[in-house]
Parts: sequence; C-alpha cells; structure tokens
Amino acid sequence: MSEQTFYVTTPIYYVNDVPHIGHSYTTIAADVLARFWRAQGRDVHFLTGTDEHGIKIVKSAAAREMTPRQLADDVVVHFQDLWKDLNIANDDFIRTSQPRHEQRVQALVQRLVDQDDIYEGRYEGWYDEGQEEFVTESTARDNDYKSAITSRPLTRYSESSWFFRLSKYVPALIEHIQAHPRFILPEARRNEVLSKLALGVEDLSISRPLEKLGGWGVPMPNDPTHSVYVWIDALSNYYTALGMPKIGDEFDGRCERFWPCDLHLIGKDILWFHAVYWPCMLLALKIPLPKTIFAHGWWTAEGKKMSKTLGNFISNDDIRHICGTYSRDVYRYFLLRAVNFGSDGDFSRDQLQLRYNAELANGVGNLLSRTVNMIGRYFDAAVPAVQDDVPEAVAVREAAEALLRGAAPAMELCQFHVYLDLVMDLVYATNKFIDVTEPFKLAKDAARKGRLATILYTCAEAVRIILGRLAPVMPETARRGLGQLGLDESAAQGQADRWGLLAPGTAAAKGEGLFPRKS
Ligand code: ME8
Repeated sequence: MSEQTFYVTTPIYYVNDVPHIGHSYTTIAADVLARFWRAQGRDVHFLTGTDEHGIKIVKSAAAREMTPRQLADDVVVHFQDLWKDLNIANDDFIRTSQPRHEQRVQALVQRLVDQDDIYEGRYEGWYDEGQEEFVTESTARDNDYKSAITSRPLTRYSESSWFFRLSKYVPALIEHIQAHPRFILPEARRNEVLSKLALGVEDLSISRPLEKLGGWGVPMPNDPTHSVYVWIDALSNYYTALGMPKIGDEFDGRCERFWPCDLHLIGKDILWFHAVYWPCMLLALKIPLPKTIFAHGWWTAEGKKMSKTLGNFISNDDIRHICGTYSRDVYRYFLLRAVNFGSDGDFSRDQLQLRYNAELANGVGNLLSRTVNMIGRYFDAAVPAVQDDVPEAVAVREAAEALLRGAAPAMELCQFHVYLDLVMDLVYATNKFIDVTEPFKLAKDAARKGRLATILYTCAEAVRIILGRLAPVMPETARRGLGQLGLDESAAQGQADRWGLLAPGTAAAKGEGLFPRKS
C-alpha cells in the first residue's frame, strides 16, 4: 500500500511589511499539523512563502525609496528568520518572484487562454489596494467607498483588462461545495460562501496594465503589456511549488503525489479568494480541487484591533520578546490553546501568564517532576512494573485512551482546542490521581510497595502519552520532558501508540523544571 500523504499550505504573505502575530498563527498551526501527521507516519509536505507582486508592494517600495525587488528581498528575510525562531519545519518556501513560479503561472494562464476561458474586456469599478481586491459597486457603496478590511478609500479604475470566465464555473463549484462538507471549514464559513455565491458572481478581471505596476508582475502570456492579477498569480503558488504544471525535465515526480492538496490553512479575510477564485480556476483547468480550505479567525491584541498607532501591534520583535520571556514552545501552545480554532480571539499577556502557571507549570511541569522524583526516590530511578491492582488508576487510563483515540480526529478537523483539552484532561486526571492515592505516604510501608509501583507506572505512562501528544505543539519541551523519562519522541508517538507501551525498567533522571516560575 502506498504511504499516505499530507500536503498543507499557509497563505503566502505580502512582503509590504514585517510579519506579526497573525502570520505566525497560521504558520504555527500548519507546522503543528505537519509535525503531527509526520509522527503518524504520513509523507508530509508543508509549504509557506511570500506574495511579492501587486500594487500594494509597488507602493510600499516607492514609499521607502526602494525597488519592489529590493523591498521583497529585504522583507522576505524577516519572514524566514521568524519561522526559524519559531521552530517552523516547512519543506519549501516559495516566493512569487521566483522564475520557477512565474513561468508556471504563465503556463496555467496560457492554458486558460487556449481554451477560451479568458477574454478581453474593460474593467470599470473599484479596487481595494490593501486587499488587492476588485469591489462591486454595491459593496463599495455599503462601505462608504472604503475598504471593509482596512477602512482606506477605494481606488477607481477604468481600463482595458483580460477577464476569466469565473461565472461559467460557479454552478460546478456550488455543486462541489454541497457534495463535500469538508471542502470549506468551519461550517459557518461554508454557509457564508454558499449564500454569497447564491447572489450571483461576475467574471473576474485578471490583468492589470504592467506599466501601472512599474513592470513588477508576471506578464500575461498572450499580452505582455498586462500583468497577471496578483491573486491569480498568488493562488497558483500552491500548485506551482510542486513543480507543476510540468515544464521541461526538471519535474520532480515525488511532488505530483501531493496534489490534490489536503489543506489550505488561511485567515477568514481571504476565504473568498480561496473558496471561489482558486477552485473555479482549477475546475477550468481540470485540476482536482484541494480537499479542505480552513479559515481561522482573527486576533485582536489586549482587547482592541491591532494597530501600530494604538501601540498594541504584536510584531515579529514582540513575538521574539514573548518567546524570550517564556519560550517559543509556550508561545506556540498559547496561540492554539487560548482560542477555538476558527473563532476570533484576543491576545492578552495576562492570559498567557495565567495559562502558563495553571496549565504548564502547575499542570504538566509539576506532574513530570513529581513522577520522576518519586521514581528516583522509591525505585532507584527505574520505572517500576505494574504490580497490585489500583482501582483509582482506571480514571487515568480512561483519560489517556480518550486522548489517544481523539487526537487524530481532532487534528483531521484542525480542532487544536479539542486536542489540547484532551491533553489537559489527562494532566488533571493524573495530578488528581497522585493527590488521591498519596504515593509519598505509601512509600513508608514496605507491604504497600506493590501498590506504589502501579501508581508510579501509571503516572509515568500518562506523562509519556501527554508529552508525546504535546510534541507537535511544543517540540523542544516534549523532548526535554521525555528525556527525563529516558525516552525520545519516537517512543511516544505514532499510530500504534497505546496505553502500556512504556517498558518497566526505563531509567528516569530528574532534570531541570520544564516551566520555571514567572511572576
Ligand atoms: O492576504 N489574526 O497576505 P497577508 C489572525 N498575500 N491571522 C491573521 C491576522 C490576524 N489579526 N492578520 C493576518 C495575503 N493574518 C495574501 C495571501 S495566499 C495565496 C495570498 C494571517 O500578508 C491570516 O492567515 O495579508 C491571513 O489570511 C494572512 O495572515 C494574510 O496575510
């Protein structure tokens, strides 16, 4: 049987400014999924990158007296550095200004031209430069001719343009969405897209005069005076990064295995592009559609919309500061723990501190140190074998089995909050088990050593399972914790993991606390 694959993507981020918490959120979520499925034995491909064309970049570059390429070369490094600092293990990083991408975008557009899905027309209307989005008259009017996202005034355009026959593919798209309940997640977003589609969709202007962009863009293959609309250019990255469509003999067959993509992870702001433009383009090209597009919610900071003027903007430097105070693993954990994935959330340093103390220091860290300490003291630092029956251990084992059973289904649906709830349920159940059974009192009575052995095996086994499940979210912390149980990650992950795999005799060695106290 061929190995199961998992291909996950983040949006490719604009290089007009440095990364912030929002970018880190999507990228961390994708990294956690990639690590989880890798550990489950799937062949994973994780793609991220940067979106470098378009008027937004051209204008930002001009404001800084740079060329768009200089700006892109400058800002891309901030993204790449932040991903390294957050321990993101992506397999590829695509930049839309790379020749490997540009030539393939042209090949895709040429195919659409050849099959008469692109025609010449005239675009008259509104454009949201911040979003790089064409806006209809009625939407523009409803928002007082301002951007619904950035509130900046819309720009008026009247120019010749090439159009993609988007409307021709909308009926097939609606059918696809209805037949595939997991195509757009969460469900509320899927309903939103369906309702908006029901209002009718016009064909899409997909080119801009290249001179208006100072030549910065992918030229239309049939008309080099025009550049491919930045969203058509950008969305194609998910396909071109795999080396497709094939050009010459540089094609790497391995990549073909990853299409159709399993998951496009995006923020809710860019759902329409991903759920309508991209699939219609793929339908036209007769390329299979991605399996799932998941739109997560938006972060505010300290109760307000993030903005540089309000001073609550959480930039790459702020993220590094938070990671320095706690650790990058704690930051990763908090983003996925604090908010149900799919809902909006607020980043608050007080909340981070509270969760750090309650869940990580007093929960996970305390459980590990109590367990390793007692094994050290009472069993010469070797995990004991189960001896006497301890009825109270059933609750721990049940919580562990609920976690083992529930982990993959939660990850299938990007429900990180459900996943981490299951982890914390086991942490609490095991800490409670220690409080109830009081192993430190049993140690004084040699006749009760058999009961003590079962209790400590149960704790150690629970810790192994907890740290194994935390590993995709907190890779370094999990590695250090498992090291104190004499294990590496491979001993705590994988599809075949089950209760009881911890071998008695494993050497436990007390180490530094996983979560030092912070005031
Ligand atoms: O839209 N909360 O790039 P972009 C949560 N280049 N996530 C947020 C966020 C917030 N406050 N702000 C941004 C683009 N994001 C296009 C994408 S894809 C083919 C092209 C995240 O730099 C979220 O994932 O504006 C959102 O979708 C993405 O950053 C937008 O990044």
